[in-house]
Amino acid sequence: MIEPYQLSHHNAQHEAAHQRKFTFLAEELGSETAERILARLIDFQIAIPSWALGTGGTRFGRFAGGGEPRSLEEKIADVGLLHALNKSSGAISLHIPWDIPSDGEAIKQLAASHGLVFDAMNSNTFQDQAGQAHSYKFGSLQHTDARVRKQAVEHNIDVIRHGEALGSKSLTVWLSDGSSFPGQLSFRKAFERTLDGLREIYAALPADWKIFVEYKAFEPNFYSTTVGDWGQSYLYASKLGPKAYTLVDLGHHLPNANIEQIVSLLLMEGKLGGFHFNDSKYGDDDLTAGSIKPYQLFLIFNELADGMDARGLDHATGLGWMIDASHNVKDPLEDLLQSVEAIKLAYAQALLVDRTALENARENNDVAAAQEILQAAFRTDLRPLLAEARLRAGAAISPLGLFREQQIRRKLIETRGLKAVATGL
Ligand SMILES: [Mn+2]
Repeated sequence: MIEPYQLSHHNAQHEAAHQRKFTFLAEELGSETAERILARLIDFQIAIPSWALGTGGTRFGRFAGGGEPRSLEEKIADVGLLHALNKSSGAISLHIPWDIPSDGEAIKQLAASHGLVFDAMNSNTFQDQAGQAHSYKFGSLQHTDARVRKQAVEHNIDVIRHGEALGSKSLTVWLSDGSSFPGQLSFRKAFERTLDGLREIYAALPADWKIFVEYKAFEPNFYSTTVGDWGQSYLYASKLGPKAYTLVDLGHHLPNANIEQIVSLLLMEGKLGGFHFNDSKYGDDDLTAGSIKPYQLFLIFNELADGMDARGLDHATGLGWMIDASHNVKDPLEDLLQSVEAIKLAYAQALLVDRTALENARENNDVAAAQEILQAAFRTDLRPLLAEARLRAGAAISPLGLFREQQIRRKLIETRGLKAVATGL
């Protein structure tokens, strides 16, 4: 959808202004630092969720923007477009049953033609599907009825099989299981049944796969959640074994939780598996990453960079990096471009932190200096570095700018129609 000549035309137009800013910044940082961060930025890819390519909604309504992908093939085309624009979105995360491939090999080849691989597969036992034998109204893996639990286990194993055909290497399990009223369930029985189900799913994992146990504090259940916080997720992951990890979704905490500390300790224990990026002010708002609390995003990346180095993990491949967002009032593709940019900016700033100086300040209880060191990195405008990384990777200097110059949404509406509705949230 983006022709090479359009990309070079865009970059030629913006090159002079970019070079001016980049040269100044590289001189400020020193070329060694600039090159070190650039190399890591070029490698760093963030998976796009198949369910975030259409308009989201709230329980009050949904206002579609038009031109949404009508099939898995069109979803892959949309992610391919994002990747062509920023060369930072080289993976797609699928949701079953919304994205069941009719021909796995053909879908895998289509994705490869866009330079995409398949990130974590996501199962769905939080909705009832047409023709389903048993209802998840009162939970899935925690359910009192063994037949419901069996159905949920079988669904997850089915998702693994679809993922294997596509070359995915991980399964993310998010359960809506829990209770809405005190007394409704036994916390202990709900936990034990859920653990039993997860064990059966774990046993079906291929040798080189991981399972991510995602937690969430509340919603859709409003009294208790059976995988409610990182402690509970860590319990499941520890009991399951070495292929099981905790997945942190930024929106799944109670207000003001210190997510950077959670991340640090999970990494220390070798149990942090992956991330769902988004931003929020009140609850699981699923807003654009970095749009509300960019400093928190930076502090999280500060712990990620530090903790991954301490464990010798490769930044680009050591953890699963995914966006999990919903777009109610923005063009989904524009929103995703903004999220990727914010994530990479926070990552770059974390790479800029002077770790030796910070460690010295900490050991000497120099609190003011420690704050200065972190904020010096956060307040450095590294956007020219991101643009340079894109330029070197063959992407657009301004992905959002090119998206708008080419009027891509208008073209998508012309092809797919104004009323096209993507499957998903
Ligand atoms: Mn999530």
